[in-house]
Parts: sequence; C-alpha cells; structure tokens
Amino acid sequence: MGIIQKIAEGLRKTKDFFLGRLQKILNSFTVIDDELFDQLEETMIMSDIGVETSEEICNRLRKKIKERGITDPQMIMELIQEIIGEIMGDDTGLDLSVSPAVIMVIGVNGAGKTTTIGKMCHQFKQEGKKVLVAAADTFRAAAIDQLEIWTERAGVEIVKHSEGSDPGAVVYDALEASQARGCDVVIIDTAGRLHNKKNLMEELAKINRIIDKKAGECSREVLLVLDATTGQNAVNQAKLFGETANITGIVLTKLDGTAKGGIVISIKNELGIPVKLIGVGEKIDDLQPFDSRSFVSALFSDVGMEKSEEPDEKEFEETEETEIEETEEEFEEEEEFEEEEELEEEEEFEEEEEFEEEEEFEEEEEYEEE
Ligand SMILES: Nc1nc2c(ncn2[C@@H]2O[C@H](COP(=O)(O)OP(=O)(O)O)[C@@H](O)[C@H]2O)c(=O)[nH]1
Ligand SMILES: [Mg+2]
Repeated sequence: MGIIQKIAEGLRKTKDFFLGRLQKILNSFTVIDDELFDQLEETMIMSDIGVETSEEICNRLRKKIKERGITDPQMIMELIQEIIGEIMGDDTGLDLSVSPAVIMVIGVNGAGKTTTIGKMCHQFKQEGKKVLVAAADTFRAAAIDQLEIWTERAGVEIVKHSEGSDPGAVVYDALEASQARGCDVVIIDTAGRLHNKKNLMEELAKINRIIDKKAGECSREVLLVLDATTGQNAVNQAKLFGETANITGIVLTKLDGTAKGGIVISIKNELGIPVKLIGVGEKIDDLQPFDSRSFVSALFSDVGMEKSEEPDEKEFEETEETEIEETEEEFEEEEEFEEEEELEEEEEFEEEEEFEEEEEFEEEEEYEEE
C-alpha cells in the first residue's frame, strides 16, 4: 500500500465526511454566491478545521475566485485543496542529530503517550537505533507495566523505578544509563494527570533541568500528544501545555477513529507548532511521520470513497467529556483553595486588629484611671 493510500485509510472518516459534504454542496449550486460560501464554511467548522481557520480559507477562496474569474462551483474543490496545501506549508521532522537525543512526551491522560512511545521505539529500532525509555509516569504502577509491555514488544531497554517515586530521579538514571550504554535516543514517558497546573509545571521544569544538566548538548524534542477525537479541545490543550513547556512538535493520535481530522489544519494554522507524527491505529506500526502533502492528497483523494458509508454525523452531536475540562476544573479548584486560604488569613488579620484595638482601649482606660 502506498503512503498516500495508507494515510487515506487512516483518514477515511474525516475524508468521507469532509469531502463528501463539500461535493454535495458544490453539486447543489450552479452559481457561486454567499449562500455557497456559508455552507462551505459551516462544513469546514464541522470538520474541526476551527472557526478562525475556516474563515481564513473562505477569504482566500473568495480572493482566488475573483483573481481567476471562476464562475463554476465545480472548480472550487481544487481551489480549496490548493489553499489547504498553502496553509499546511512545509514539514519539520524530529531532530535526533546529536546523541543521545532526548524526547520528552507530554499530554493529558489517555491521549496516547505510552502507545506512541511504543510505536516510536519500534520505528527507531527498525532504523537500527539504540533506544532507552524512561518510565517517568510514576503515578500508577499500571502505567509503568503498560510501558514495559511496549518496550518488550519493541525490544528496547527501559529504566523504571517503583510506583510513586520521583520522576526526576527516573530521568536522571535513564540519562546516566543511556550515556553509559551508548544509546541514540532516550524517550521519556510523563504523567498526564498531575494534581494541578502548578504541579505539572514544576514537574516538567524539574525534568527539563535534569536534561539540561545531564544532556545539555544533545538534541531535544518535547512532543505534545493530542487525541484527534477531542477536536477543538485538542487546540485548547496545546495552548495550555504551551504555557508550561517548550513544545517542539505535536503527535496527533487516533486519526483513524475520527471524522475530526480537520483539526490538523487548525493546529498548523493557529498554533504555529509543527505536527511531526500521526497515530492512525493501535498497532505498533500505526505511527507515521506527518507529511503535509500526503495529508492534503489523502484528504482529497477518492481512495475508498465508493466503499464509504453515509457521513457519521452522530459523532458531532456527542458532547465528549474531555480530560482537559477536568484539568481546568482542577486548576479552578486549586485557585478556589488559594482564595479560601487568603480569606482565612484576612480574617485572622482582622481578628488581630480587633484584639490590638481592644488592648489599646484597655491601656487608655488604665491610663485614665491613674
Ligand atoms: N485508534 C487508535 N487508538 C489509539 C491511538 N493511539 C493510542 N490509542 C489508544 O488510546 C488509549 C490510550 O492510550 P495511552 O497510550 O495509554 O495514553 P496515555 O495515557 O497518554 O499514555 C489506548 O487504548 C490506546 O490503544 C491511535 O493512533 N489510534
Ligand atoms: Mg501513559
């Protein structure tokens, strides 16, 4: 199977929904008018391209149509493909040039960090690289076990401590081991659910300081793993994580299971962070370097179109409870807690003041009595 076909397989749901709808709209118009643009924009937004980016695509579309004097709605599909291609621009791959290259993998629980690490291990191993994984998600024993299963499957080494131990210490040991053993790549798995935002920042900062100290000269990647099925929420997660970590690339997972693949375009356009890898399945070889050109070709290709079912509109009605909302709630709780503390401090302060006033009053009384 060619690379475009393989990506098209993974993108089938997105493609069927997006391309299917676009074609339907274009077929139902004989002239290009505002109503047509409205419907196109609506379809883009529903495909999780995002409001901002959908507007931009439509603006560029109007301009091109005017410039080229196009009047036939059927010509529009090609223009949309051209514009999305322009927006996607060039790709940036992983930089692993200076060994041991350190890849820190971050993201909320369930995004696909551990699975992606397993897939990366397999890929690097195939390329003849020596890989070591640091089990720095020490929150649950199950997380360490899960990572170990993947490293066994891929045939790479793992450095792990027991559940609840300091993630920084795991990273430290892993970097020491990687240098002693002459590894090419060290991949760090991190916890997705930390107590609050402050904790998360501190934890990531601490790991970064250890990498600075132990592998300061080495190539570094900070990969944020995002679940494509969460649609626009993934963009919000990226913004939130971007505040705490210097993200060098995004891994977009579960593109196989969703019609929300338009999120790639949104991420590229709105965040300015390159999408470096995509996950298109749960198997060990279901990870691909992201290639904009293949992505756009796959999105607009007719591969498998005849086999497709009706667009899965139900997916858009479901309101998924996403991890990030919970995370935000936790942050809010933390803030409330701090506010309460402040309030208590204030109350104590007021009490003290009252107390002092009373004392003064008593002193005055005593004085007057004298
Ligand atoms: N369909 C599909 N499932 C995926 C993909 N990547 C991860 N998953 C699944 O998502 C779930 C959570 O993955 P995991 O790696 O444990 O997430 P973590 O909490 O971020 O480490 C697992 O059931 C994985 O099999 C993907 O690209 N496609
Ligand atoms: Mg995990």
